[in-house]
Amino acid sequence: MSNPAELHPVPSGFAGPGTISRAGYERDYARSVQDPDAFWGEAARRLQWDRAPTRVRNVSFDPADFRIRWFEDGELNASVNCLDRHLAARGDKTALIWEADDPATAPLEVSYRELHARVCRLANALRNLGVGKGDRVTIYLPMIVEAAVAMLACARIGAVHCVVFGGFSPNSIADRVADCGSRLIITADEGLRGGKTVPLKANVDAALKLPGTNTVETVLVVRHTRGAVDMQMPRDRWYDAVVDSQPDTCEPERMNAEDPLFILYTSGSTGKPKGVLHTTGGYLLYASYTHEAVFDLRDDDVYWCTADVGWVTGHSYIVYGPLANGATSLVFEGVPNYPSVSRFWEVIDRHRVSIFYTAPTAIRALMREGEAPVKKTSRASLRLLGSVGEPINPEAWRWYADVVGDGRCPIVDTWWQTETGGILISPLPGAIDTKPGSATRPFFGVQPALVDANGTILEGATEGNLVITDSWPGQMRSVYGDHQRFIDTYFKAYPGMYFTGDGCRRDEDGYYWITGRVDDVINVSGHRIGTAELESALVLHPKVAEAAVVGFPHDIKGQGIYAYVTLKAGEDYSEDLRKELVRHVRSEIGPTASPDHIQWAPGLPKTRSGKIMRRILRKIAENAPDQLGDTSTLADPSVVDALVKDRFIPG
Ligand code: 6R9
Repeated sequence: MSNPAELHPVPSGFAGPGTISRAGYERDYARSVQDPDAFWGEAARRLQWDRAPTRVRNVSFDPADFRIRWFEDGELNASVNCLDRHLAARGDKTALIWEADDPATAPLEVSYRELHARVCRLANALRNLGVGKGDRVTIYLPMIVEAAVAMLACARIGAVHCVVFGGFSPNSIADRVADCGSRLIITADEGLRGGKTVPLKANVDAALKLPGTNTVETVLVVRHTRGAVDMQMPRDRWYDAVVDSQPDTCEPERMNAEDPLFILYTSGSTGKPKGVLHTTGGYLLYASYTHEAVFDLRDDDVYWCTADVGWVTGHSYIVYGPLANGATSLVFEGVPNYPSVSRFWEVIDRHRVSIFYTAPTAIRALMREGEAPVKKTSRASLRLLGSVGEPINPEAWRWYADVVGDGRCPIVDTWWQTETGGILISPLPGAIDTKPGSATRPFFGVQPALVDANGTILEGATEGNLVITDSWPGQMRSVYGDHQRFIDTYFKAYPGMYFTGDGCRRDEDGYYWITGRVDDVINVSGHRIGTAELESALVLHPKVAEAAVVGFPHDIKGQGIYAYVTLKAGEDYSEDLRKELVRHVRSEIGPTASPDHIQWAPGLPKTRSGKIMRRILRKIAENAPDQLGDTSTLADPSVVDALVKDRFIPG
């Protein structure tokens, strides 16, 4: 359990020359919220602008007069900031270290100079293929260097990248391609994870047979495993054949600060994933500033974030933040438990990683394996540990600090979202004493508040819904193709404020403790999945009449997926059908969406107006049938008794 009084002071001797101190944090935070124009105007100088902005912010969260614009007359190119800018002083510094799935495969070290050349070659190739400013490019790649190259090459020519996680199914690829109207897809023959191949090109082929995807003219295929794939000419082209012969310089496109940089889809409480749109100047500034300050970045750090580039963490904290800062960023193709559960720690020793950033679900899974697989490695290079993706339970936090970090390394528990572009609430490691399970205090310029159901701002130590009352540069600007949905989703519940969808507690010291989603989104191993998406996948199956999905506490994944399914009349419940439905959901959405439990439901608990009462279903899934609360509004209370009787009981 969390003990709010458990305070872990900043380890003595942690601070280096650039470390932000407590006094520095307090002073700069105050300034950042009192005079955001001055604060962010100054911060913007960390980027290289082709035309320096004269205007800092132009923001209104009022739905009637809505706008979010930062540095609106500034011009820059994100790839220039991540590459060209470093060539003079750091051209030979390693930009990316690639560690393969199989530890016997030699790692790759790519210098800033080499990365620049690779990005320019692909950028030239894309231009030759007719891709230009504003065009959308879908990237469906494994964790290889080409993933970062592809993102930066798009940025170089002003194309908008849309990375689709390599674990997503053909249906999910097709939905995203259709929504953003991509002209080109960059993929690989196959991915490799934990010794198993992932049929990436075959998935793209299947996706492009689905409706709405005929905007795609070209598929570039990276030769990675060299497994056999079908090439459909002239649509499909080998990446090396098209790219390798290109010149290794490329004139960057001059972009306005508010020109789109990328679209990244994320689940919300409706069935259709939202294309979160980020723009160039504010996003890059925010990713780079938070990366430097939160990770206390130093020039000789080897920094490793274990996320996939298919998620926002990979965008901001493997590619854009670290490279804008001239850091060395490690790209890992594999998984934590292959070939053994020591893999993470072996990679840390092999590359002398000093900053390590991972997710609570990985920490919990490795914690189950005991201390020995950790203790047989040195980890002496580590100096800072980070956590992201979901609330970290205090037991996992302490294990991370004591066993992985040998009690030497501060932990930064970083709270943020796809929508926020970068970290909003987190300790700065030299400035803020930590408490296990708390993301602690807001970053510069971030103004969190807790509101009750009516939108009244609550003061002091309390609990409520987490909102952010003013803009920060990394904030998303729109839902691609549906600006009204952006306003409706985030700014209508509490007018004038950005609603995060998270619940949160604030303690006597002003520390924030995120309690989890308060909407119909389940956080499985740090991945967001909307219950509506799962339900629509289930009811697509010809035997399913109705489905309701809720989250339940899961030891490793944080939350698991619990589905209640009602079959059509005449269909029979069977173990085979249960397995078939799991396979069906995996193929509709992807493996991360596999239901943990499917309970057959002769009926679902509904109000008289026909609304499913999820509150009750959640309690049954949590195995807490004595906490169902008020069931008097149910149309047919006997439905609940049947579900309680047949519920899944852990252990
Ligand atoms: C970066 C990322 C966002 C949701 C967010 C919240 C949960 C992320 C957290 C955390 C508690 C943390 N979340 N970090 N909850 N403590 N340190 O994960 O983005 O995939 O969009 O998920 O994840 O619920 O609302 P995204």
